Amino acid sequence: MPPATRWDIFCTVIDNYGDIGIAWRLARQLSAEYGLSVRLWVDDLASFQRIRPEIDPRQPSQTLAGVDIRRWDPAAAAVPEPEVARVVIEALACQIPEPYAQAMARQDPKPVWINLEYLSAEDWIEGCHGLPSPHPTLPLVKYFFFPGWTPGTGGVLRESGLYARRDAFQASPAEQHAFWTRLGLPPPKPGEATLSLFAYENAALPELLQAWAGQTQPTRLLVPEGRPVRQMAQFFGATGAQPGDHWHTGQLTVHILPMLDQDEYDHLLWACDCNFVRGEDSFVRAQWAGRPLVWQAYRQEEDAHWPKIQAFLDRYTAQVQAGHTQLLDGHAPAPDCGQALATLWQAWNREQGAGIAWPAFWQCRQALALAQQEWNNRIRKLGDLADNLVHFCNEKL
Ligand code: TRH
Repeated sequence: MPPATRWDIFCTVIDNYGDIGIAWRLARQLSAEYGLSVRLWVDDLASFQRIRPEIDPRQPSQTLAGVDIRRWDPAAAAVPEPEVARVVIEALACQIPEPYAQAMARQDPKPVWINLEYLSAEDWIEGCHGLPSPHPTLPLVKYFFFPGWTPGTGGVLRESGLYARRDAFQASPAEQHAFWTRLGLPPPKPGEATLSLFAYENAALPELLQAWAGQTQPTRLLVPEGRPVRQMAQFFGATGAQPGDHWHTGQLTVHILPMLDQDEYDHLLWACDCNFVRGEDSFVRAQWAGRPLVWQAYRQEEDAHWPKIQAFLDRYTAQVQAGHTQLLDGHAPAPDCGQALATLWQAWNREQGAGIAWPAFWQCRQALALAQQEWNNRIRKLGDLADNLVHFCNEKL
């Protein structure tokens, strides 16, 4: 057998967990499903450890799920020349070390060099996906690879077997029971809504907590520890919060969870009736869960995130309306679920008005779940990102 083709993925953790979350997901899939020899260079192993507790931040190199993980000091020298990979990926627009680029330039044939960009539903993505960018001084070409939800983009990550595992979990009371036991919680009570919340700090959080406390249906809110937890504690008059803490008011019970490992977080998304998610990777995973979701975009300077929110909403609400019409076919005029969703998402991202917007959204939950599943069926047809990337690189090799 010929040796496996070597791929190097470089990842700089800017803040939060999305950069490493995505880079790791991709690295693992390339190794497991394509038999590639993947090295993942990460500049912040402590963040990596939060989503994969097996990672030891003190180790300069370690192997996990077949992936060779290297602690990357961007200031340090490059890898030895013979080890330059055939495919080199800069995850989420990070930059490879200059000496490494010089070593790439000395290879014959030249490695394939990919700039894996951020995910967006904006139209311009299609025009830029796959474009070459010649290096200003070295004889190298870098290609832009844009994830997206439309034909003409790179698609989104979806490892093989995801649907089967999700469906088996959602159909199995025993698997779900085991999951709740691992979290130290009883399964949801009949009639109780179960929500998860992974968000940035958000000024609209208290009004949403009030809305849940005041509605007729009991609600259990599960919050992995992180940025909004202090706000949550303040709402309940506590000085701080840690995993295991829980509070109760009106119809609302809140549980603070530890940060879960990435696969266990999937179980949480699959187990909940609705998921609040953020950034990029949890947003995609919540979509694959097939349940209603509320997205908080990563806030950017000069409100650069708003065109992304609007672009996604434009595509998505059309799907919601189509799903809704199908669900209520022949019945009384339906509330506008696309509008209900857009109003809540905009309020949540504007950090105002989410409490008022919640009831109309929640009334639409059946339609939203259906629309999500239809949306997923469409996105699956685009092929998944790893597969599209492998094909793209193989054509260039
Ligand atoms: O952490 P994020 O806010 O990451 C963001 C975005 O990726 C954004 O695009 C980027 O520019 C910015 O970081 C720097 O949200 P995201 O993308 O959802 O990533 C979170 C990761 O954490 C994801 O892989 C899921 C994982 N996770 C767990 O493994 N366990 C958990 O308990 C939770 C809540 C998340």
